[in-house]
Amino acid sequence: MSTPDIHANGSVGKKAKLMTELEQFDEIFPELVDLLVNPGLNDPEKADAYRWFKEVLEYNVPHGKKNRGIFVVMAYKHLHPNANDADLKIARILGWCIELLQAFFLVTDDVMDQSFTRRGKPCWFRKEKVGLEAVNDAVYLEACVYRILKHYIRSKPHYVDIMELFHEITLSTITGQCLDMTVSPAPGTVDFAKYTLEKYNAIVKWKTAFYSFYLPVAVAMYMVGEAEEENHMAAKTILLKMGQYFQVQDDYLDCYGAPDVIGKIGTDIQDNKCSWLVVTALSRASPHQVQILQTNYGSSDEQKVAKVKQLFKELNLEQAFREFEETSYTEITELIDTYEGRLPKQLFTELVQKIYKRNK
Ligand code: GPP
Ligand code: MG
Ligand code: MG
Ligand code: MG
Repeated sequence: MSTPDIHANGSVGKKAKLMTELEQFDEIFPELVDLLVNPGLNDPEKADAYRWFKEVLEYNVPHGKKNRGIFVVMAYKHLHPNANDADLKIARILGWCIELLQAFFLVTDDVMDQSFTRRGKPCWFRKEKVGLEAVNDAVYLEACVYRILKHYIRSKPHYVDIMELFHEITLSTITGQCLDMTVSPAPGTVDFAKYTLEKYNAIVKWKTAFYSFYLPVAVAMYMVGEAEEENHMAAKTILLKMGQYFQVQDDYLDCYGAPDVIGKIGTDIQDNKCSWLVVTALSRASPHQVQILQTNYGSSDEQKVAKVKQLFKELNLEQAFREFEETSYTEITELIDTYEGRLPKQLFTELVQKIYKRNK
């Protein structure tokens, strides 16, 4: 005969087995929203702001692929195979902190890139009632990260390491965003001489790779007390390479992805972006073709955009991307093979499988 206790534990375990990781991850979000907004909602002086913030959270945080958040849990499970439900819950909560950081970046990125849609809905700043209030909302989303860290891990030995990590990676990402924005100034002043592969790799390393790949794994490493610089560096080498590959895919999908699948309408050509496509085009173009790009790139005029896309076609960029994808995959696999750090190689393999040949 089972005691009620064992019965209760048994059914929790069974439930957890039947649910996918994504479902278990999603299940936690409402608790975080309550934590973040309830004290404010119960304070008459602040209630109006917190009714607004609740909507900010629900609109901008939980509707993505949640890769980065799930990566924390994947890494943590590898590093601590015997983790109990309470430990896993903290890993999921720290995963949500990355999703909040990501929401902060995306809300501001969409303003800077003048995008139209995100995750299949209008960008937050495009909503009539929002506009430039989105700037404050983005700052709010960032503040939530530190609220959550304080609430759940303040008494843990890794609190400071993880908090500093979030600060550090935020700084890396805004540095990359600054490189991205300043290399592609207003149309007419664009200097294609700067659109080199070297410059491109620097932009994407800082704006994307650190927060998308190194951050989730580093969070899990600190959670299990792995703070050795050398071990972080070894993992970083592989993870930044994956991050670079991921941003090349993002640039490819900006032009060739289906908007209803990727949830956003591409704007890189219109925005004069130093994207992988234009960098590759420039490396293959004749002087005449460079002239065509010079005249048509960086404009929202539909005919000019069409001319750029036509040129991309003539330069066989889709094929070039397929080749890049294969080469990158091989290089990442080789890096994993020769990795001699303390993390299980299987973790890196699982991460790369999540993004290889992605269509969204
Ligand atoms: C991807 O650029 C990089 C980011 C979203 C980081 C932004 C960082 C900030 C500090 C705001 P992207 O513009 O290509 O992304 P997307 O295609 O999703 O708009
Ligand atoms: Mg953007
Ligand atoms: Mg951008
Ligand atoms: Mg993009």
